[in-house]
Amino acid sequence: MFLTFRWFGADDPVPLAHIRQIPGVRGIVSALYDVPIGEAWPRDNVQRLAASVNDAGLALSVVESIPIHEDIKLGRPTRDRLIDNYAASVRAIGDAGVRVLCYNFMPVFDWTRTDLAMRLSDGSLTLAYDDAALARIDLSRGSGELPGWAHAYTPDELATLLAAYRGVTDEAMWEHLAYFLERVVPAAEEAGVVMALHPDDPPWPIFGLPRIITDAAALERLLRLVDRPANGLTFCTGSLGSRPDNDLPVMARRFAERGRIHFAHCRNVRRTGERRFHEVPHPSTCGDVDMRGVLAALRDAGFAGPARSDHGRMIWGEQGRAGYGLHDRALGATYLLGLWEGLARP
Ligand SMILES: [Mn+2]
Repeated sequence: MFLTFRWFGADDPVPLAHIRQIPGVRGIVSALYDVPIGEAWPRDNVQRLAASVNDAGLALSVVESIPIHEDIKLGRPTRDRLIDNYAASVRAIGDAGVRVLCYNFMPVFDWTRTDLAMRLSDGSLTLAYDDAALARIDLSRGSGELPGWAHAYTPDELATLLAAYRGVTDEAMWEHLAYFLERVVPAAEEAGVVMALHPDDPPWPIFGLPRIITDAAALERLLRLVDRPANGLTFCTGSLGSRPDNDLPVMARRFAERGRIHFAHCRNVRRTGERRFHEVPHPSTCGDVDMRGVLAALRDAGFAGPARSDHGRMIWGEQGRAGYGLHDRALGATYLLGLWEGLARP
């Protein structure tokens, strides 16, 4: 394992120079944020991003993410051109030296919370999800009421998109994912890139939209769609850990032993009810995720890929992007480094 850190580009309030000072962090996880979804990523822009990271003494290790156009997820006829563009983007990141692509296959919304600033007893602010609170959100006014999605969709856009997904079953989503992977995995192989699908977050349907990447059986099915090493997983302990039926160390062992975990997101959650959880500090003692068990499984399997501390709380008065402040993620990184060092064989 080697440690990485997510960085949102030049607009990120956390500068690369600060990330460089976190012990053990060698890699950056980033993306191009100004390319419209569905268009091919310009090679020069990817090269410039990689160069700016190199100039800071770090390496662009992972691209997270190249978003997948909704027409691909919906299986529309326009998808072939969009998939060609996607493959071109994968080749562009491979040419820039990036070896891992983290992406997801969630319809309409990706990670979703109902509170971006829930106050914990220690005064820190964290991200929280409650299915009952989600049910009270009125999407007829667009995505404005959904925390973190204020400017994403107008009411008309959202209504059209939600209508398009009506009748799209889980099985249809699986078919659309297979169609995509059958065409993109070969391009990734040629480019020297491995694909690392991030589980759905939270891992259950929301707003009636299908969500299929939720548990061990789903991850198994995903790997079989295209049974090649370049079709692999981002093992996100926070996403998978918000379901009590996911045994994370067992899953980590099972998929890492087959060389199919390409990226680890390490985050801890506290489950407080049916489909209700909030994020907590990274150590195992702080929540329901057995982080030591997961890292021991990865260590035993010889995992040598990138890992990062996933979302952190807002602590010490830091202002910034919810889930992506510097301080708590840096604490998480040093915790992961210490765990890994303690687990290493002499
Ligand atoms: Mn994650």
